[in-house]
Amino acid sequence: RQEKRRLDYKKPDFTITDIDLTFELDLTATIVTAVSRVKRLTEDRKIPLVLNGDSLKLLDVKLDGAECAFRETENTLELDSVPDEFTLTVKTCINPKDNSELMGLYVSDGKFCTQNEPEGFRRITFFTDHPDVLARYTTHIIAPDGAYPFMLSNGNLIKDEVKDGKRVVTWEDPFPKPSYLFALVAGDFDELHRDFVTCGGRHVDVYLYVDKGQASCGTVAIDSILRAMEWDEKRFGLEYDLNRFNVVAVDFFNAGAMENKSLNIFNSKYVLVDAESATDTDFENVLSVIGHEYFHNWTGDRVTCRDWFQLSLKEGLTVFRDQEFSSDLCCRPIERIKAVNIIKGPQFTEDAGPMAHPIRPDYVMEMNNFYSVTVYDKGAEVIRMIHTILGEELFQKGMKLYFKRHDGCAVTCEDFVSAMEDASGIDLKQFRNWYSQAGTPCVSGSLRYDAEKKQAVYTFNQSTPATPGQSVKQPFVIPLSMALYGSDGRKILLKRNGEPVSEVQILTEEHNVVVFDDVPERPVTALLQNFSAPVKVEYPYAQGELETLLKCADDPVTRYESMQNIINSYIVLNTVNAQRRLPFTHSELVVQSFRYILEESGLDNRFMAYILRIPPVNTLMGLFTAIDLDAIIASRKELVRVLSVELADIWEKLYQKLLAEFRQRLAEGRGYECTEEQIGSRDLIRVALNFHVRGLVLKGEEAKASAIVSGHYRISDNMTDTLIALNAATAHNLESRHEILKDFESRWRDNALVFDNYFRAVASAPYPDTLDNVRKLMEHECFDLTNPNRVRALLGTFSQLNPECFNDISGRGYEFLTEILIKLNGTNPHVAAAIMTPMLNLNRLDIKRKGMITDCFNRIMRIPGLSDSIFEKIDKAFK
Ligand code: DPP
Ligand code: ZN
Repeated sequence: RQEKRRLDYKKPDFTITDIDLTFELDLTATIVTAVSRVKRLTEDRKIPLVLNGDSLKLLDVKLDGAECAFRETENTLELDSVPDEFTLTVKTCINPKDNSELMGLYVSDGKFCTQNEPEGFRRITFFTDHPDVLARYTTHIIAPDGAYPFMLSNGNLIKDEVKDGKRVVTWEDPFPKPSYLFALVAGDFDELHRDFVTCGGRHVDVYLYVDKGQASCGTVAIDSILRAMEWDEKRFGLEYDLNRFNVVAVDFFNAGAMENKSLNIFNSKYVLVDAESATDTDFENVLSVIGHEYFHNWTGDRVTCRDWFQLSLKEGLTVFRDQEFSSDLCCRPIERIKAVNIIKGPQFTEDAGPMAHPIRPDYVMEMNNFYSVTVYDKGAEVIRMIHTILGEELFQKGMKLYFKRHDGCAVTCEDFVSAMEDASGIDLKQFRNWYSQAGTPCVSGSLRYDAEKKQAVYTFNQSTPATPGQSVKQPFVIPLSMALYGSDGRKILLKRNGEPVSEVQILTEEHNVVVFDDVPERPVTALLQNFSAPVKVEYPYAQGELETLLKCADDPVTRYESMQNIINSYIVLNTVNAQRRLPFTHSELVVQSFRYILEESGLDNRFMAYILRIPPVNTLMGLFTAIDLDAIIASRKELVRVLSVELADIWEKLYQKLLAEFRQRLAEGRGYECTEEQIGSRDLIRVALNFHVRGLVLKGEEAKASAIVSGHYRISDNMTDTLIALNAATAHNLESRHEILKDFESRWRDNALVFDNYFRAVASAPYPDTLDNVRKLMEHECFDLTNPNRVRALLGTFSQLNPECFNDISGRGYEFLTEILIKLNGTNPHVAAAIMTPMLNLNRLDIKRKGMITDCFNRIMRIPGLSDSIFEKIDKAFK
């Protein structure tokens, strides 16, 4: 097995300028005829043409219509001494029905569809399957007339005719594209249609295809497409470039969605929503994923990646764009906090483990392993920092230059940064370290206040821990957004040498000194406002300073982070206490701060719910180098206990108040709406209900708690409230869980996407019988190990969102996941590799758990036919 190296990139020896593809569809034996116009790009005529292939049955090869010599190896088709330019015809046979890996052409519930990113096209035909080969595609889809009412591919519909009982549909995509953006869909669907007229007057037919009978669940998605089109014109000046845009929803899909040119294919989870069956989060996800894939049309399709090491070129940028889209349309601070939680949770965890990689990785064995929170979400943070340093105007100028230079090309992250640099005149040389270095930088700051000179002198030291393969790090450019507050909570204008200065201070050195003048008193410092860089910050807050920021900061993220800081300091303190078998320290400041937020802050419901969030165990692990899991769990439980008990009256009153408002809405006949206001009420009622219920259980009033939760379940008119009740019932192990689960099951067993919530609720409950329940549910008629959504809902939830049970000291959780990984290795290794992440922490866990995971890994490493996806992760964990 071998890793590929970024620096080994070579320009292609051949390109394919045009390809004419014919698919004679058959579930188990589809014949694919690919007629490619091939051009030699090198001087050296001895270099053979090498085409990639994977799981193909080769039927025929012709060069300019004649027989020719060729060599077929396990993963290539090679032709020696070919002319400089010629037509190559390759005929292959594939079996879409048995394609359980869901890469290439496969069958989802009787419908044909494709997933070709990153290397799926080689499972369709032999091809130069690299993103730097851009061809114009013509696609003919042939099937018995009537078999598949909709037969779609990229570009424009050219012909649709019936000959000898066979229907032939021809599509032509005028834009050259890499093979990973090729798509084909054939099946029967409900069709939704909208008209859109672009800013330049282009008429676009927008189509959405969903399972028969699901049309009413598609309106939010199709309307989101129009919102995305409009937003991209307004904010980025980017207009859609074809007369047709299609989105298709399928049930079997490895990822969230795919941006194939003009034919986006979606996991139905991110399309199908309606008031009855979808949660607030589902609604918000549809908007953001629809936006994300649509925005790829420019950042990904029109300008694509030269090689897969450059993935963040399109993903980091497009995540940034979809975050801005949701922020402009919904609530900016909430969107920002959601992004911060991903970075401080899974991304920091990835940085601290064996799979740590820069947003532009240097070594890759299985590319599917690098569709990671680092490439996507940290990648978006890196783009956001460029935006912060340049400002919106210069950033947009940079985008314009980027498209002017690279439209129609396959380029690198370096090309993007250069465009930003050249357009803005701002030097980003050192900034490029964000692309080349892995790991989470830590900025530790201190303040010296000079009362005589009225100066605040800050010292900031940055350091980044070693990551695999990178022991020494160069300093990063860190835009540190700061604000100074007086003891009265008023903001102090930042000045230096008599002039006002920006809040964003750019740190470039290992040791930095930042001075502000005219500071009338020792200030309270807000650091990293709006989470202006993906770093950890250490700062010795004096007593009362975090409370001042919590109460007075004008930046919502600073307020949120202050609360998180207050919580984290008690978690750390009590984790250490637990380790030393000392009594817990009372979390006085958290209780006081919660009381303030609940009773005095006047914050809106939604923000209040977020700020009262206690970080999950997975995120808390990031506070420690060595993880004492039992101590962290105990410490977090203690905090929840104290808050539930000491604020019991407040939680009860709050729950009653919100419940009364809920009843009022129902009484007035006002239905479910996905508005900020309604979402806020539900977010907060979830928090209140859970603390209230926990308090009752701790007081021994379990029956009362159980009844309250049942009551909530019964009055619910929407999926969010239904799940608030269902999850509370399982999370607190209430008697009512049996009845609620049973009711939910009878109501939703026919809707797999909704039923996933049942799997999640059971799999996340932190009780000793959970693993047995999960095992039982694998036999449930709704479960299907071949469907990635089911696997993630039941097994992914158990491994990733239930650290307590998964890491049970008996080792049962590890054994269980090992069995699953071995099974999935043979069918869908990419989905397997994605749910094994929690095991990669092994080196930071205690010696017993580490030993058990090591044994499991050794067992997996010995299985025959182990996939690269799983091998790469375990191999790195062992190094
Ligand atoms: N390129 C896809 C996306 O991120 C992933 N399959 O949208
Ligand atoms: Zn993407």
